[in-house]
Amino acid sequence: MKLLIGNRNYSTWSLRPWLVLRHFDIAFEDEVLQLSGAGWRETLAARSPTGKVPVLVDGALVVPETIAIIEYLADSFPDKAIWPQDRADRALARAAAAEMHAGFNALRNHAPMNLRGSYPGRVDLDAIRRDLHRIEVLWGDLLARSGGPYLFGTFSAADAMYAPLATRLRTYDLPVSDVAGRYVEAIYALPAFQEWRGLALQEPWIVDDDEIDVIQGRVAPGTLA
Ligand SMILES: N[C@@H](CCC(=O)N[C@@H](CS)C(=O)NCC(=O)O)C(=O)O
Repeated sequence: MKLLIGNRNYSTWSLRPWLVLRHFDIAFEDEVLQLSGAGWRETLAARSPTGKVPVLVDGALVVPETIAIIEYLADSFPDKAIWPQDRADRALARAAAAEMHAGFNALRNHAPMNLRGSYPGRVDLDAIRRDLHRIEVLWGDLLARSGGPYLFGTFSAADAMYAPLATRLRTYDLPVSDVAGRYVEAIYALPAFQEWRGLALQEPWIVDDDEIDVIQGRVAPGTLA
């Protein structure tokens, strides 16, 4: 099995299934397809049916779309509890995953994932206030229900879906409750996440479209080193 992923520093969607594969100890290879540089879109279009990453390649089967990849892994490894084992928990976990997939647009647009960066004070809090409130309520309710440290107790696909959002809270030092702060710490403490982050920090590439200082016009495109 092979997972095609984008730059680890920036690619939120790639991080999600990669965490599932690594945390649940499923044998796989990965390959980084860069999200910037000459011809990157053409390369992606040649390797991915959607022109986007992640893509899971299992023999002749090519599966794009994060949620479909995670479901394929859950189907393929039913003993791994990729989704919570309790039926009600599983329903809530899938609802949370779907909400992440379809929502939180303000946070996604105003606070792009950037694992190597630390940019306190750069994000306009008014623009993301509703998303921050919703994340507090969602994580707070699920963590109160499960007792933590992950949304359904032990790490599941729902946490993989929210891991990139957790990193945004840290990169931009966004104001959140202690409960949400502890959940961010739990994500950073996960060995699979630490491995991904370690590899991300070694990457030399800059993607201007995901750099807050470029987006906000503080730094000219192509000048970050
Ligand atoms: N709906 C897709 C979204 C994938 C996506 O947007 N991936 C980004 C990288 S994080 C990408 O490939 N961007 C390239 C582009 O939009 O051209 C999924 O769930 O996997």
